[in-house]
Parts: sequence; structure tokens; C-alpha cells
Amino acid sequence: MDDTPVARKTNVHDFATAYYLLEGLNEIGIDYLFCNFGTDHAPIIDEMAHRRKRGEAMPGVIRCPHENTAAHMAAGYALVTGRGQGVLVHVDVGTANTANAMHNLYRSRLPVLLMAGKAPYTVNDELVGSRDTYVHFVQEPFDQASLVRPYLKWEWTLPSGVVVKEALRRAHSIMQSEPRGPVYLMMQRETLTQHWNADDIRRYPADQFATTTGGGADPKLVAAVVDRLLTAENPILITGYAGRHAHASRTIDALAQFAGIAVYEANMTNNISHDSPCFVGFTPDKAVPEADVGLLVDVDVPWFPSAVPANRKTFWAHIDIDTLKPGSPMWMFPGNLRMQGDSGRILDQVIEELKTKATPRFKAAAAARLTPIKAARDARIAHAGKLAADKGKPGAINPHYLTAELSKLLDDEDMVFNEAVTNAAAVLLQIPRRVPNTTVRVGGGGLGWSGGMALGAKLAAPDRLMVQICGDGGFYFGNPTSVFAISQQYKLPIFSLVLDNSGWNAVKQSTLRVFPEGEAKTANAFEAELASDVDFAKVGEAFGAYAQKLSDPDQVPAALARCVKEVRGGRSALLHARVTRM
Ligand SMILES: Cc1ncc(C[n+]2csc(CCOP(=O)(O)OP(=O)(O)O)c2C)c(N)n1
Ligand SMILES: [Mg+2]
Repeated sequence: MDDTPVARKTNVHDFATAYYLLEGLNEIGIDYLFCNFGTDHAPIIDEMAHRRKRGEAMPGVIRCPHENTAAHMAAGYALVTGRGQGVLVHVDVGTANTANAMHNLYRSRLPVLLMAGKAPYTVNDELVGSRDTYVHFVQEPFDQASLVRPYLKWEWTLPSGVVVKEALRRAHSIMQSEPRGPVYLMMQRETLTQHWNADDIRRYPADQFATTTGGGADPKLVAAVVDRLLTAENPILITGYAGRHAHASRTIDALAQFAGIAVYEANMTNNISHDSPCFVGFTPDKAVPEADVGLLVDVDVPWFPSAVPANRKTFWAHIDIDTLKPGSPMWMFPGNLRMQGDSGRILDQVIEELKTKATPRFKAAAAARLTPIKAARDARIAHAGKLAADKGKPGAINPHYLTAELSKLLDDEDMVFNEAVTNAAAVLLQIPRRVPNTTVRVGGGGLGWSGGMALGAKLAAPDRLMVQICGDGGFYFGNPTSVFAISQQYKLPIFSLVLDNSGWNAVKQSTLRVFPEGEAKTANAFEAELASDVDFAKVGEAFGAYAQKLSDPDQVPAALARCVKEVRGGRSALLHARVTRM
């Protein structure tokens, strides 16, 4: 006698939901799925094989030993292409392992479609996919999405396979619309195994479901900014992530040169061109109190109010793809007027209006301001040279020297993933970048991102050298075995430079800032030292990378040259450099 439940007999039509899921992912332009699989993915894995057998398109699959790498690879890919990818992880536990990365993606306004299964909801084999193992009984929390909800623009549990393509299009529209960010889709096994007739599955083509882009600004507000700039005596511009669009970088340069504006990158995440004659560095602290007109352009943290007394009289114009910062309970930087939109387009409007209104007096004043700006720029460059001239000592290589030497080996299009924490300033100072978005940091604060992002960027731009620079602490956070395993398996060579200062210097410095003469200082006990005498190079070697531990400053140029040569030749390199102790 056939005792198969009725539901199981009658819901069998052409293809399973998982089949349409893969098709739908393809239709929304997902190139890659960064996957860490579990029991929830049986229907997807089976349909991957099914689609391959039928010769049907679907995203490429990158298997990632750790979810932290998977999600950060999606971040790196999105950073280079502008397009969010899929990350497929295992129920609540895999989702939890992405939380650090989801924080970073959200704070970097990078799109990603995170997907996870949910424990099956049937226990008696009523439907295909019913619970069949221990973990299915323990992996269902009340609110799975809560694990990453603070970092999401949208979340949903797929209620039925019949709407799978609608759900994917909706997810895509939201993640790709400005300000971009993560979305999360959960799916149960029973839903993924439901069969549907192909005619029942509606399509949601891209041409009918456009995403929302950043636009220009209200001409009245543009005119108000221009009126201020016309009479400004000490204008400054501060940006943090305008470099995510090359056009914005160019317009900042054009405006700065025309109007004599000193340009700063504060807490930079996506660099603008450092070649601009008006680019004066990364610390606007002294300039902020003296500015009469300030432009905040795509920036989250222009300065630290505890350290910089902003001038009540400064007129601030805030131009940003995200003026409101709705993801932050507190955000209190001034904006006498705010224009939300595409900063490049808005600055084009500003330049156009400024050119029509520019008086000879304005032009003369703007040109005169370029002289002190150039002097500040020259002084900064000279200062960088002076810092880099000291090589350091054996076992204590000077990070300024090391990074200045690295800079000599990089092409304009190569990318630097700067996770150097307390040495991040040295990286910024010593590796100036001409091309926007070639030196990046995440907008978030979750350590362990640079390896995964470098891999994802490499996947998107195979001809460019990707350099990860992290501290010894950051190296651990980045799940390096997962990073080097993927590098080896998928032939994605990257250069990992570890600046080992013997521990968590940021933690030590933070304690000293709060308690300059405290007990921790007296006892010289900052709870910051990590295992000494480690050899990170062995981690790289385990996965076929070229790897070297470097202590001698005199060996720096040769070691860097060898690593870069290896990576350009197709093999990852890891350089564990013992730098100035914290
Ligand atoms: C996931 C995560 N855990 C903890 C921290 C807190 N934290 C910030 S900086 C830092 C030390 C990092 O050490 P390292 O990478 O060696 O850089 P250094 O401070 O020595 O320059 C820590 C632990 C964090 N930012 N992210
Ligand atoms: Mg360190």
C-alpha cells in the first residue's frame, strides 16, 4: 500500500522551488554565490547539479570554509563592480557567523543578498525535506533574522516557491537602491522542495523593475551653497567615501581647484584621487575650527567632536548619498543645509552655478588660496618622506618605511585593503593613490575583513593586484586559513602583509586615552599582548602560498619585491613583518 502523504503526491509539478531560485538569482544578475553549506541546502545543492546537467545558467559557486570570508568576498566583489552578490549560509548558526561582515557591509553601504535556510517545520515526513537529523530540532530560534537585523535594509522568509522570483527581485531592488546595503532571505527546506509548474512562476525582468539611484539636488539649495562659496575666505571640504564613484572624485578636484578649497579625507573608506593639488590629507582637525564654509561630502565621521571644537559660525553644506544616517541612533554633525543624492551630480550642479556667478574678485581670491593649500600639501609630503626615511631596527621595522617601499611596487589600479588599525595612518600617508577607490577600509568596525574583501575584489578584477594590510590581531580575526584555502582552490592570488606589533595596540592606546595616568599604565598591563614568537608564514604555506617572516629592515625591499612578483605570477604571498612594538 502506498502510504505517501497526499501533500507529497499532489505538490509534484515541473520543477522544485530551488530550481527557480537559481534561475531567479541568475535573472537578477547575481554572478556568484559565496556559500557555506549545511543540511538546509540539500534542495539547492541538488538543483545546482540538475541545472548543470540541463546546461542551464546559474551563478558561479564559491565554497567558503568560513562565512566571514564568504560575506566579505561579496563585499569586495560589490566594491569593485557595484553589484551585490549572493551569500548562502547555514540557518541561524551560519547567519551568526556572518554578523561581523554584515555590520561591515551595512556600514559600507555595500549591497549583498544574504540567504540562509531555516530548520524544516515538518517532523513526520509530511513533506519532502522534513526534519531528518538532530540539528533540525535545535536550529530554529524564534527570530533568526534578529541575528543580523541591525544591518539589514530588508528581510523575509520565503512563504512559498510560487513567489520566489518576486522575492528575489524585491531583494535586489532594495539592496541595489541607494543608499545600498544588505538584505536577507530565509527559506525552509519544504519550501525549496515544493514543485511548481514553470507557467506559475512569474518573471520580474530588470527593465521593468529599476533600482533607485542617487539624483541631483534642488537648484535652490545649490544656489545657497554657491552664494556661500562666493564669499568664503577659508572653505574646506571633507569626505569619507566620495571615492566610491570616480566621477565624484573628479568633481571634488574640479570644484576644489576652481574655488580654492582644501580637501580632506576623514576616516576615509573609499579614497578620492590623492593627486589633486587641493588634497591636503586625512586630518581636518585644525582646519575645522577655522573654516567659514565647509562641505561635508559623503562622510560618516568628519571629525571627532570630543577632540575638535567645531565653529558655531561655520556654514556647513552636507552633500551625501545618505544625509540622514538612519542606521545610527545618534548622528549629530552640522548641516546648515543638506542635499541627499549622488554627490558627483550635485557637485556638477554646484560647479556649473559657481562658474556662472563667479566674479573676478572671487576668482582672484580662489587662486590665491591655492598657494597655502599647496604649501600644506608639500609639507605633508615632506613629512611623509621624513617618517619613511627611518627603516627601524631588526625585529622592529618602521611601518612607514615598509609601506613606502610597498608603494613603489604598486600600479595605479592595484588595490590596498587597509586594515592596519593603529598603522592605518602610515598606510594612508605612505601609499598615496591616484585612482579613486583603490585604497579602502570598511565603513564598519568589525575586524577580519581585509582578506575576504581582497579575494572578492580579485574575483571581480583579476588583472589588478590586491593587497591586504592588517595587524597581527586583524590577521587572526580574518580567518586566514579560510582565506588562503579559497585563494588556493579558486586561483585568486592576493598579497597579505601582516604588520605584527605584538598585539592589540588599539586596545592599549584606548586605555591610555581614557586613563593617561591610570593603573594600567602604572603597571604596564594593557591586556593587549598576544602570543609571541608565532610564525604566520606557516599559515600561508599550508595552502601553497609563498610566505616569509621578516624581521630585518634591510631585507624589506627584496621581500616585498619577491611577494609582489609571486602574486603577479599567480600565487598568493604572505609577508609576516615584525614592526615597531606597540
Ligand atoms: C571583531 C572585532 N573584535 C574586536 C574588536 C576590537 N578591536 C579594535 S582594534 C583591536 C586590536 C587590533 O589589533 P591589530 O590588528 O594587531 O592592530 P593594532 O591595534 O595592533 O594596530 C581590537 C581587538 C574589533 N574592532 N572587531
Ligand atoms: Mg597589532
